[in-house]
Amino acid sequence: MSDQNEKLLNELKEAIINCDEAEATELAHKVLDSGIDPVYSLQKVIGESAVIIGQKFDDGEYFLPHLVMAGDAMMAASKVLESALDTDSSIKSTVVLATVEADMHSVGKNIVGMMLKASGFVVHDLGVDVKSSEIIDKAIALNADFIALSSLLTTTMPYQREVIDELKARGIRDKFKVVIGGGPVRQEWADKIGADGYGKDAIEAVKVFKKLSSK
Ligand code: B12
Repeated sequence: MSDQNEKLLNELKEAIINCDEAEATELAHKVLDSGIDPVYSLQKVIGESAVIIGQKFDDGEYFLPHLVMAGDAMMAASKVLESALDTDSSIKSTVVLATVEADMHSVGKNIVGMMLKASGFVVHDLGVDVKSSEIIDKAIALNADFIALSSLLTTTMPYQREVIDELKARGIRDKFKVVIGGGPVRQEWADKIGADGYGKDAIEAVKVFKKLSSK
């Protein structure tokens, strides 16, 4: 990548870290105009800025309002970058996507949703803080192939297990493939709770969904 493009991506990262939604939106448009790969930009800029914002929060330099404003700036930039993703329409699988109960984090879920849509999946995003029973009822109603669960808090990861346990209790575990992800989630947790797949980021998520839909 040219120095100029690298500089532009850094400026976008800085705008997000500074919680400047308007600047982030404008710079995201400039990124697209410069022909930089939107997938790379989504992963690199959003991912790296989130790490720095999280550190500032840990260090007591940032407080909750900063996280909210930075989250808005991340989403605004993501929406612009999303518009340039190529859509592949060869896959017809349906995904019910949600952030689990008691968890308000939406940015990572939204990026995964965007990338899945761009890869041809039909995505029904139920939003954040969604009860396990509601997620399952919706998956049944839509005759979905996948249930995708995002969790950003260690305290809400158990709701990912709750969805799987409730599917088992209802006798419909085999009807859906359950894929999980989110900051603190790891492959070991996916294995432990009996999820069908795990993705550490949106690029891996798409690979996992594609692999599972060809089974
Ligand atoms: C922005 C933010 C917020 C915003 C969210 C705004 C929004 N609209 O989403 C707000 C202000 C609401 C918030 C609130 C809180 N937050 Co917060 N937040 C963050 C922050 C800074 C960024 C999260 C983010 O958007 N990351 C960017 C995206 C792109 O990354 P991601 O979500 O991980 O998603 C990627 C992957 O995980 C994966 N993925 C995600 N979902 C899925 C799903 C599937 C199916 C798959 C396959 C993959 C996948 O792909 C994504 C794209 O690559 C993080 C710090 C960090 N470094 O993550 C803290 C962080 C997550 N928050 C934290 C905390 C503690 C809180 C609060 C409890 C603070 C408080 N004291 O009240 C509250 C909880 C509110 C609640 N009930 O949910 C902690 C969590 C600690 C923990 N491990 O439990 C963190 C890590 C900060 C920190 N260092 O302490 N937060």
